[in-house]
Amino acid sequence: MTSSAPVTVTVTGAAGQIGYALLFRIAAGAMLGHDTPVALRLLELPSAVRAAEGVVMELEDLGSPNLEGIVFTDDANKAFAGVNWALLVGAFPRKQGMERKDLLSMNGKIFVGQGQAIAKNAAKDVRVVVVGNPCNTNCLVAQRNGKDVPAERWTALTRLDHNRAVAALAKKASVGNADITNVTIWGNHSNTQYPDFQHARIKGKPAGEIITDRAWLEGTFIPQVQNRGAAIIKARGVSSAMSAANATLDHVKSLLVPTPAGDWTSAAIVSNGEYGVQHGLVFGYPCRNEQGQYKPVNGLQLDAFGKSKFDLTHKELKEEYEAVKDLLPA
Ligand code: NAX
Repeated sequence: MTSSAPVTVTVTGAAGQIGYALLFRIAAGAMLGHDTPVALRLLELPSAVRAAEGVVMELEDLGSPNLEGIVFTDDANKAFAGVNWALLVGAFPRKQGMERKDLLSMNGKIFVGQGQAIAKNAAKDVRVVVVGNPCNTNCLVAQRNGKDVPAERWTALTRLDHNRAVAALAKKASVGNADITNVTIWGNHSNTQYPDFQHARIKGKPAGEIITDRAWLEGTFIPQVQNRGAAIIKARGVSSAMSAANATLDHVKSLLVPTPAGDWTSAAIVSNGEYGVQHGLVFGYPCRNEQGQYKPVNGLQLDAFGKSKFDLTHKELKEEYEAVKDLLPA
């Protein structure tokens, strides 16, 4: 252990199932490293206080040398006091049969308050990762309501979709997950997302040279990745938690180490209009870590097929923007 000041990590929705798969790993050093002391701040709804008390007891019982204190509260101002990493997981989860758009109105107001509380209370270097769905637009709402915090600090999670795409390509090509690079999830974390196989590489070669079955790439791979969340709900009865928690850690860890040369990862970030995206949308791009912030990789060319998929997810995010416009300050 170092004797440095602890890094403060706030996790909302701490008593939920992703919280349960995420918190012990953060407390045990799996996010920030085993030499980094962590102070945890957990935010929950008053109705989940009892369950969260149990989570806190279990976290204490880890006896983790990394863990330097836990604050548990239902007050957003307390939860975000001095936070360096804000992981916004808490939201109403998607249930079977629900689409993301149904969630917009339920969740928008939560993220107005949390955006304001972050801007008011967080540490100067705060970075925010929105996981709670619909995560792109929740992030947009929080960012616009927390506008003292620079736009590049606000991100939403498309890393789970990215990891799903990596695993699907690896399985099809009978190679290891580590052989897959340059995967991109464009757009929304929803079933309109465009998992881009055209720029993906397998052992350094274009994925299409190794997986020559274009019908599989277009007709199986893309819908499988797009609908993986729904498939897991159907099988488990509840949405993905273990893989979502793991992807959240991956998202943060990729901001702590340099992106490997020639590669990139996927993250949703506040768009500056790259690739013709409406300015200000939180859009999934291929991203590299530049000085601890995700920056989009520019210059990728999409063919007509890719462009049609890209346009579809862009359209959905523009519609989501219209649906939450009233929650955005001028
Ligand atoms: P759970 O229902 O198990 O837990 C959510 C927790 O959030 C509950 O304990 C609830 O009390 C709490 N909560 C609700 N509103 C809150 C608020 N305003 N402040 C603090 N806490 C609040 O859901 P879980 O399975 O943990 O999923 C959490 C969110 O992640 C859902 O929105 C879900 O849709 C989303 N997901 C996002 C993914 C992604 O890749 N971006 C993938 C997995 C997951 O579907």
